[in-house]
Amino acid sequence: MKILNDFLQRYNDYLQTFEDYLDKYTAKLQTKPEVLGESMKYSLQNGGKRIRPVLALACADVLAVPQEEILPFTLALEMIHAYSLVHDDLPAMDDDDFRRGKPSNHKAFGEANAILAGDGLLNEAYAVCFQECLKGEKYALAAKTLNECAGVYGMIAGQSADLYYSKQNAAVSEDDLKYIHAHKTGKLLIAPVLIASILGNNRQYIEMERFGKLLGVLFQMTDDILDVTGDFDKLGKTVGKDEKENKLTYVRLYGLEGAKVRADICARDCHTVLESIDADTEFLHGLVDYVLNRRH
Ligand code: GRG
Repeated sequence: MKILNDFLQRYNDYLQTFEDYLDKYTAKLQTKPEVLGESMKYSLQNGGKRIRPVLALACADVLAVPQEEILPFTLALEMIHAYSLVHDDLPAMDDDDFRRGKPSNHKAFGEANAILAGDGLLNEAYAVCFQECLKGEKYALAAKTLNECAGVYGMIAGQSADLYYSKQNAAVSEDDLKYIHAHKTGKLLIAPVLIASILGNNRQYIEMERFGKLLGVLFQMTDDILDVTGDFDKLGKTVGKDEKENKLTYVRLYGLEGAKVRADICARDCHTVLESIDADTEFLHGLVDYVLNRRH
């Protein structure tokens, strides 16, 4: 129990550090017309778990990177994550009326404004990154990594493949599933880990990369499981959509029990990689269990 409480306390500390930094950014975000900034803030401030910023801050601690160096990147990451959800919820994509228990951006502001809110968040993310690039090569490399993870060889490719395969009735392979999820979900979860390692002068890069990849797979497995076993009140979004839309998921491929077994194995692999890292990874071990057992 004490271990769990210590973990939750640290999670909340990281979360608060991020929220304080975000507040400073949103306080300065004034647009003309106002609706642009308001719709961006709507999706940025009503946060979810904030797992990407928390992961980045935790990895920075493991690698002795000062918080002020990683914080701008946590903001850029969360802005990219927020934009991807705004666009994913649009009728032309996943068509979801709810996000985090509230009307999705296009339900609150209309479709055209939601598209622009997403565009705005993405552009602002790179504005933050460009500012960091001015500090020197290491920071530019961190920004470049974020761009690669989020872009057409990263998350966008995963989303595109997801759309493509959802429309096919042909049998889909395990490799297709892995490709979609390694990109759509995995890339934005590996990015915080890689950025922390780059800012830490590539310390433990190989191990951290392996950990980030596995955590991304685990996250997607639990996401697929929750779409079957979760409920709207906890998830804050529509459940059961994957099956309805014929989505390629771990549950579709292996069945619910098979997906759960694979998630357990993946979590064990995450722990094994963390044990090979020569630093204090206790919080990251807790984060693996948090992702495995999450209810939202
Ligand atoms: C539109 C280019 C573009 C990409 C969209 C993120 C994404 C790609 C689609 C969302 C669909 C989805 C459910 C993906 C599975 C994993 C995922 C990213 C879940 C949402 O992330 P959480 O659980 O959300 O971290 P919170 O609300 O906690 O921030």
